[in-house]
Amino acid sequence: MADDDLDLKTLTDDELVAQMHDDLYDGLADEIAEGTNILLERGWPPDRVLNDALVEGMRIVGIDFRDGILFVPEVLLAANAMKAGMAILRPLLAETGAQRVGTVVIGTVKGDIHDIGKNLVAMMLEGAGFEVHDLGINNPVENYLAALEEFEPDILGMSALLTTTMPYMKVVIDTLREKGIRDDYIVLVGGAPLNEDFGKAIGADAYCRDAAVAAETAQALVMARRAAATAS
Ligand code: B1M
Repeated sequence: MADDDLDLKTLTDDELVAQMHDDLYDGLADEIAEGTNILLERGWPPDRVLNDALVEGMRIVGIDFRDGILFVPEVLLAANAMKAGMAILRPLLAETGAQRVGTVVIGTVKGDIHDIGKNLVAMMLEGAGFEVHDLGINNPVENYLAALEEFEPDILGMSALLTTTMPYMKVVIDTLREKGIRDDYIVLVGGAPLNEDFGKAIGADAYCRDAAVAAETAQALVMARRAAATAS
């Protein structure tokens, strides 16, 4: 039970989802884990639990963070609670039985410690059949270069959540270009402050609005690249 007063199991689906938004806001990781399990037991598909209960809850947190109602410590607790739900969903989202489609190296760029969205993208890519090497947060260009050499991926994915860190994606792409290896990889970028134009301007292959789009785009571009290689 979540606490002495409220048994989450007695709530309807809508009430439970609303309660989970509140619990995420309050950074209650155990309650988020319990709510996630209850929705799954009720037959909710994992991606619906993720989007309706967790991502929507974090969107609400983001609004109050922006408006100065919540501060970094509270948002960290909310992020921690979100991760407790994601940890339960992760194996379910990855368990599609899909054949290995390709390999991805992904990481949040230097100066940026936001990782929830990047983790979701990594999960969805795994679910779509990719082998994913997650470099974590705050990655200087050297980390990306070392991982590209070690894992020889099809795709390099970068995440940035700050307007001050998103230009670093261009630093990475320019470095790949200088080394003559830019075209060896499909470069995908994402994060809340980015858009299509920014992706084009920095020379990425695609900007991905969300994790589902990232998985679809990754699959489509790897297939296209393989088809082009076979044709030539
Ligand atoms: Co930060 N933060 N934060 N924060 N934070 C934002 C981003 C902000 C928009 C909040 C706001 O003001 N409304 C704002 C940025 C403003 C700006 O630059 N324009 C901000 C700020 C200012 C800051 C600090 C500077 C605050 C401070 O210290 N004063 C600081 C910076 C720290 C740093 O990085 N150096 C900071 C710190 C933090 C916490 C540590 C407290 C925490 C991060 C915890 C963590 O990640 N482990 C945090 C959080 C949680 C947020 C908000 C509230 C939520 C971000 C999130 O997880 N969203 C955020 C507000 C917001 O975005 N609404 C905010 C949920 C996630 C599912 O969505 O990350 O967008 P998102 O990912 C999506 C897509 O963008 C896309 O797919 C994902 C899934 O669908 N995507 C990709 C993301 N990466 C991709 C990579 C791809 C493809 C798609 O590659 C192929």
